[in-house]
Amino acid sequence: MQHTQMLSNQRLSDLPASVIKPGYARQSLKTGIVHVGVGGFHRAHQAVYTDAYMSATGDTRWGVCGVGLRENDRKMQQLLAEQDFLYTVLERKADGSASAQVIGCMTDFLLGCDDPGAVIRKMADPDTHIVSLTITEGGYNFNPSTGEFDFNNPDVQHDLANPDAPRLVFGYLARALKQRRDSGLPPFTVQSCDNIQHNGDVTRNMLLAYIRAADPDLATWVASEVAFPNAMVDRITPATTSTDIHAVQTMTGLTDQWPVTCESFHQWVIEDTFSSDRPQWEKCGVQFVADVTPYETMKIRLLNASHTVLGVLGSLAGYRTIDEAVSDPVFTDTLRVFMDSEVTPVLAPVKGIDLGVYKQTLLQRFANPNIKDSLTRICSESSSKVATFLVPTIRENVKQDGAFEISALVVAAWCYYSATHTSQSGEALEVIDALKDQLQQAGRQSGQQPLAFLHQADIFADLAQQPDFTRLFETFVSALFAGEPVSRLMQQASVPAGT
Ligand code: CS2
Repeated sequence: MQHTQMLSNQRLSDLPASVIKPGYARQSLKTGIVHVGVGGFHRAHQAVYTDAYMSATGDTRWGVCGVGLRENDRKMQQLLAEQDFLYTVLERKADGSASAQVIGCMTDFLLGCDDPGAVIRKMADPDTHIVSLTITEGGYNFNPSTGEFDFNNPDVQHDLANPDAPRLVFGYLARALKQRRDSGLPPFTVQSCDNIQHNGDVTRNMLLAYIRAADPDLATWVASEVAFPNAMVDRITPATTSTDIHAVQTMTGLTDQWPVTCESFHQWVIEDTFSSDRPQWEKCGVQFVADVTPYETMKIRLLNASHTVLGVLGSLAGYRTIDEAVSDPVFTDTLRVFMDSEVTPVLAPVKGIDLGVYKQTLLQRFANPNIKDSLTRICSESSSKVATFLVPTIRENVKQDGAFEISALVVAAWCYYSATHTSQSGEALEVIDALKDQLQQAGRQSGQQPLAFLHQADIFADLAQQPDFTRLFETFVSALFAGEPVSRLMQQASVPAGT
């Protein structure tokens, strides 16, 4: 790589005019938001909205202090610190063009594992109004079968014994909220930005469960004073590759060690319940609503479930990325029938959204050849994705005598994928899942007794007891293990209802 200067405050003025820069003076930033979990998604979503808001209004109270809690966040912290916490968002459009924007709203990045007290002080600072989170589903520490806070986690036991040096986010939030209450400050809002249904309610339930055990006296204040807005978040953000790093260098003339790539589309729908002040994100495209439920159900059951459909079937067929899979007409047809005949009939209408247009846009987003969204990322943690994105749709269809052919094929294909860790032509697949071993064992048993896979009730609830579903599932599992090509089964399953 040719030697170029590193992105930094000093170099901002060297950026070409084609690169969008912060429209505010970074020296005037205050830190109004502390964000835990500075991955690509936060940097391409909440941070971009916040940067746009501050650029448009000059209200610079909303700088973001990034926080990583664990040792494996150190690398990101170091990379960003070396470039004054600036980074580039590379927006890759479907027509092949791309634009670069330098985001300036990050003011600092603290590592909890180095100095937990510094993180707690930052959260308790009077300038902080929001503590936001992208900690992935696993970070919420609930037991997937019961939905209850998992007190058996050794880190929870550690945090209860060491409240000033916690390991998990709940310990930090509890300590910082206590400090605020004791010094007469209003609480911050706890804002989840994870792709989880009712993400605010989940955060509230988990935090209150922890605080009731850690500090019962604080629990009443938190329950009555702290807001946890629910939100639907959306922007496809594949993992950053060295190609992205090179592209950013060419476009900006500077080296960014950790840019983030994303599509142009973005959406954020938030319930307007905040503990105190918040950025007026509505000025830069955020939608505030009274109830986010229909938006999140639509997104999870159409976008995320379709990703799972493409990810699992595509992996068996030997595809590597989402755009590759949808370039195959068999996949596009299957996806259309899945969305139209299996998901839409059991989806409540969403005010202000034309579902036909929404689905068409999804197909275009998936087809973007510049977003190389890997099927490995899409299939990672499928055990929680299938349970929340797909199983509810199947169960409703079973109840209402609706269609579920493609869903059954996807579950059968996932069984094959879990058992073999290979595509149908034998190429190895990287399987990333907390339940990888359980899935593999159940998948292997299904080679002889197909229903074994469905007996994982933590994922499939009562589907193993639904004969209409199990019949189809068994047929597909047997066909796949007998070597029938997945694309032929997709064509069989994709005959739209009524034809
Ligand atoms: C994907 C999501 O891996 C997955 O589950 O469907 O990461 C998806 O890209 C985002 O939810 C888009 O907003």
